[in-house]
Amino acid sequence: MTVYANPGTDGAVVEFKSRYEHYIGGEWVAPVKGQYFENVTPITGQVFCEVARGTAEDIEAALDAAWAAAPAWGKTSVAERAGILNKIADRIEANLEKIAVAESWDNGKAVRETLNADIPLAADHFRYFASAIRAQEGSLSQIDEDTVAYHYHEPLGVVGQIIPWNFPILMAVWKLAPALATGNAVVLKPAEQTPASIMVLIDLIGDLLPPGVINIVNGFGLEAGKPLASNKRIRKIAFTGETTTGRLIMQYASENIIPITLELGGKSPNIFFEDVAAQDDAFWDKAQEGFTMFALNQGEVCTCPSRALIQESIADRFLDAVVARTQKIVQGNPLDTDTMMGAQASNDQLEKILSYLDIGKQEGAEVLTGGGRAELDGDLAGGFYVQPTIFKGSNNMRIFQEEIFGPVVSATTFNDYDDALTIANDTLYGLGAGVWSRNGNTAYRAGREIQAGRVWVNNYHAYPAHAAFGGYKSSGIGRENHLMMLDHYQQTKNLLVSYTENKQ
Ligand code: TXE
Repeated sequence: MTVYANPGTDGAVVEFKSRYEHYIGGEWVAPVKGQYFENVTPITGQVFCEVARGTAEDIEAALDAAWAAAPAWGKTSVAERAGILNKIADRIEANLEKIAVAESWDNGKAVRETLNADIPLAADHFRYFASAIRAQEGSLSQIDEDTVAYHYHEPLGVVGQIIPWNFPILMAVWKLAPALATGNAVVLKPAEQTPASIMVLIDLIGDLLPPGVINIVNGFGLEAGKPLASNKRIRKIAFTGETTTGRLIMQYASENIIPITLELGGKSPNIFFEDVAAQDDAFWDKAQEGFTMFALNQGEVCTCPSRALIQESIADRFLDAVVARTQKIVQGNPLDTDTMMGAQASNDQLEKILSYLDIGKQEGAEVLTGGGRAELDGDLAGGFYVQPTIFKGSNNMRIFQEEIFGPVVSATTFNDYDDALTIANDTLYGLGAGVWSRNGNTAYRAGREIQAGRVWVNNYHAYPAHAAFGGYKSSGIGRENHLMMLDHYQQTKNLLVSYTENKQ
């Protein structure tokens, strides 16, 4: 067990600056309007730094820097770019604890997750896209004997990226790694709730890239995000966040006819067929663990398995087992490696979750465990903690239909396969889903028939770089990760060449 010291106290592995500027053209740049906002750690609820409050003027400065850098960066060889991405990964790995603690402190999540998942995955994403770009090939089509069509990949130029607060570093890296690998320059806006850990990362890796290739402008959605997303000087906008914000991003992009990638909300079903209880063995245990994944990252995951569908015949036994398991989730200081669940990312999010706990109770859902704020002692008393909560109810309730984005699962039962699929697909969303069955046919069929971009079969919450991730329905447009991501950041150039002097 390790308990990391709070940043700002003796023995801390990371030191935050008291003030963060924007990062533009390889320099720390003060906001044009001179304004800053306070940044709070959800662990204690205390302000720990202030951050530049960006406006349209800062976005323009970042775009100037990005356009100055883009032509040369786009012409670097893929070997050179891949080399830089691998060096970034090396730097991240060499500073694992520092970045992991920074991420926990800024976001509230448990350091055992940032040490073992968020930050190693971030390094691996750079490595994956370093490899992917080196292996990418163009194509050639022979149109007729004397005519050939060549297809080349070209960078888009300068792209905009807007990210949320639930995985600040990993969401930044999911967007940065493919954009950089394909030779684009980037202007990225972090979420206003979690701006600091990304600045720690940039401080560590910024010197590895030519100035202007990555630019970070901090600030709020309407003040900094909109001027970026609606700007005529970006060639693409990639966004992760709420579905209603995604609609706005789409409107802005339509003015400039630029491509978008949207990763939006979810209400993911996690289906447990009766055969999971056929034996009291490792798989039965694994399925229970799959259920409790609703509390991973405090439930602040767009693919949170927030609707559990359990076959009627095993429902009582299964729910008893998962309630007991949920009650063993260790909640406490996120900087303690024994802690399994940390703090919600912001006070607003805490209040939103608590309001949904009330809504669920008012709707008549049964609280099987949890149901309120988690009261912790000492300096954690001011932090934003919620008890992992299991509701039992029915799929027409708001707690089954609306994204809560907290450690809350709404469980219901089904009779047979068709019933399960009807409930699973009765949602606006289609991002993630889980299917648990020992029967390969059932698992495969359900996996194919659930309307979601990612269906985990007999596992949940794995995010390898080489598996495509993205939503059906109101959960988004486009994919992240996987080779196909390269296409989202490239233009196709076709040269149609005639190799004859006299034939049209
Ligand atoms: O999201 P927003 P919020 C869900 C979750 C959460 C809810 C609200 O349910 O409770 O959304 O979170 C920027 N133009 N998700 O309000 O507003 C904003 O500054 C341009 C699910 O934080 O979508 C931030 O950087 N940018 C989600 C980013 O958008 C704008 C993750 C996300 O903020 C903007 C986060 C605008 N008009 C929340 N308005 C997921 N699917 O992973 C805001 N932004």
